[in-house]
Amino acid sequence: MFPCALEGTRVTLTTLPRPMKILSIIPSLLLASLLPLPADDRPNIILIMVDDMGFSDIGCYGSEIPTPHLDALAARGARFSQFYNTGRCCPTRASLLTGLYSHQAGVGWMTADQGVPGYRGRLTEQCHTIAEVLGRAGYFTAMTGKWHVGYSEQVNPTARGFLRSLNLDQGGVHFSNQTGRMETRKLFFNGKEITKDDPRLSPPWYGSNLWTGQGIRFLDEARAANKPFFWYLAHVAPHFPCMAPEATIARYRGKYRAGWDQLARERHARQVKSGLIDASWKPEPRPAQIPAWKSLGEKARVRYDDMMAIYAAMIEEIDRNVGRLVAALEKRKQLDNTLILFFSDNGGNAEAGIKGRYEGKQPGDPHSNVFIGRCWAHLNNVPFRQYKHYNHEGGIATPLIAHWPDGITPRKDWISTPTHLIDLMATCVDLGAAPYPATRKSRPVPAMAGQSLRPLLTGKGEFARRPLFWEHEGNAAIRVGDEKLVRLGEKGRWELYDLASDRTEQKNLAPQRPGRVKTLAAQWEDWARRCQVLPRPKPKAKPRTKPRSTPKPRKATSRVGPSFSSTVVVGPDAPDRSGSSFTRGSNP
Ligand SMILES: [Ca+2]
Repeated sequence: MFPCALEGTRVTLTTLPRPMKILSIIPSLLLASLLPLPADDRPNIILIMVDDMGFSDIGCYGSEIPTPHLDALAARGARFSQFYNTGRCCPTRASLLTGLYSHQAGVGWMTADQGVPGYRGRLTEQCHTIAEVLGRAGYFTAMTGKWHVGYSEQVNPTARGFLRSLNLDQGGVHFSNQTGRMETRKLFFNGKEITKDDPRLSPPWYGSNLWTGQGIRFLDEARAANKPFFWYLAHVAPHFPCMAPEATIARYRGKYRAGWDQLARERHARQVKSGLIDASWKPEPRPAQIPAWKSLGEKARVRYDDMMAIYAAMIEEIDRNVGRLVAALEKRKQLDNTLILFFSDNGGNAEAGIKGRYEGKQPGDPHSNVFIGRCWAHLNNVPFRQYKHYNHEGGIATPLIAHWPDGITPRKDWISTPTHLIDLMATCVDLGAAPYPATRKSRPVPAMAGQSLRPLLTGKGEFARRPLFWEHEGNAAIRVGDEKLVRLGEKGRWELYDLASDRTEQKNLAPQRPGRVKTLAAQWEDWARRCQVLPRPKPKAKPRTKPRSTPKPRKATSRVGPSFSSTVVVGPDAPDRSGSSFTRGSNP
C-alpha cells in the first residue's frame, strides 16, 4: 500500500502496471504539495536496543536489578518470552535494520571484508534499511547510539536513510572523557565526525543520557515537520568496558556479595513465578569452570561484587533513560500512538573468561577497563546455556517488551510465539503502510525474511508458523516449531532439543532421533546456501616468512574472522577460554 497524502485515502499500487503507477502518483504528489497535510494516524516507532545484556537482567525477566520503567512498559503492554537476536553485535544490527538474515545483508561476521557476499563486513547495496523504507513513506527517521554495520560514508546512517543521527561508528564508549582502548572510536553527528567534547553535546556526558537526550531533540524536529517518527535508539551499554556514574555504582556495592549461586536461584524462582520459565525446565547448572561462590576468599568476593555492581548501575542508567523517554512522549502527547520495542542485541557476554577484567585505579570510572566475565555472564543468562557468540538459548534469547497503548491491550500472559529480529522490518512496513521495493539502485533485493508482529501485538490476525535460522562463527541452529537443532562450531555435532519440554537445552535428543537430525540439518544447509552463509570466506593465508622446508605446526584455534576451522566447539565442559582469544581480531 502507498500512503496517499490526499484526504487520507490510500491507493493500492502493487497491482498496477508501472506507467500507471507513476501516473497515479504524480497528481497525488502535486495535490499534496498544495494542500495542508492531513492528520497522519500511523504510529511512531521507537526501537530501543541494548548491547550485551542477558536474558534475565531486567526486573520483569527475573533480575534483582530494579528496572521500574521497563517493568511499567511491560505491565501496560506485552512481553515476549521467545524473541531472538543473532547472538552478536554486528549481525544483529544488520538483521534488525534490513529485515534479512545478516549474511543476506553482507554481515555474516563482524566488520572485516572477507571477500565473499555474506561476509563483506558492511551493509551491502542489496538491502533496504527500515529508515530507507519508512523515510520514503513519509516518516522522520533518526538514530542515536552504536552503528557498527560499516564505517564508510556509503554505509553510515545518513547514507542508509536516517535523516538525523548521532552515532558512534562502533561501541564501547560511555563517557565523553573516557580514556583507554576505546578512546579513538569516532562520534558522528548527521554523518559528520565531531569530537566527544563538542559543545552541542553539553559535555561531560554519560552515553545512555546522551543517546536519549539527543533522540528526544530529533523527535521534536519530527513533530515540527508534522511527520510520524522512527527512532532507532541503539544503546552502547551495558557492553564492556563496564562503567557508570559513581553515585549509581555506589547503590549496588555489597549487594552482589550474595554471590552468583544464590542470585541465579533467586532469578530462576522469579522467572518461574511470573510464568516466563516453565518449572519443569531444568536451569543450566553452574559450569564446572565457575567456582562456587562460597569457595571464594574475601578479596575475590570484593572484586566480583564490585564488577557486578558496575554492570547493574549500567542497567539502572538505561532504565532511567527509558523513563525519561516515556515522560518526553507523554508530555508531547505522543505516548499512546508510539510503538516502543525494547530488546538486547545478544546474550550475556563471557568474553575475558572466568575472572573477567578489573583494571584501573577506580574500576567503573572513565579510565578503567572492566569486563564482568563468565561467572556473571552465567547469571545474566539464567536459566539458559552459553553466551554471546553462540546459538544456544543463552546467546540468542532476549527480552522483548512492546508498548503501544493505541494498539496493544495490556496483557498479563507471555507471548511465547518464536519471533526474531527479522520481524521488525516487516512490522514497520506494516504499521507504516510503507512499500518494500523489490529492487534498490536497479538491483534486486531479497524479500523480507520476517513477518509483521502486528497479529501478536493486537491479538487480531494470524502469525504464520515458519522456521528460524542462525549461524555465527560456525555456531548454527534451526528452529522448527518446538524442535531446535543447534551446534557449537562448524565441526560441532548437531544437538536436538524439544524446547516445549526443555527450553534450557539440557536433554540432547539427537542420538534417539537421527532421522530428524538429518532432515533438519538438510533444511539448515538449504537455508545456508540461499542466504549467503555459504560460501564461507577462505581462511587468510599467512605471509610466508620462512622457507617451506621449516613449517610450523598449524594452530587450530585462530579466531580471526569466521574461518571456522577453529575450536568454536566450546561447551560447558570445555576448558576455560579466559584471555583475549575470544575476540581477537574482532570489533567488539
Ligand atoms: Ca553486543
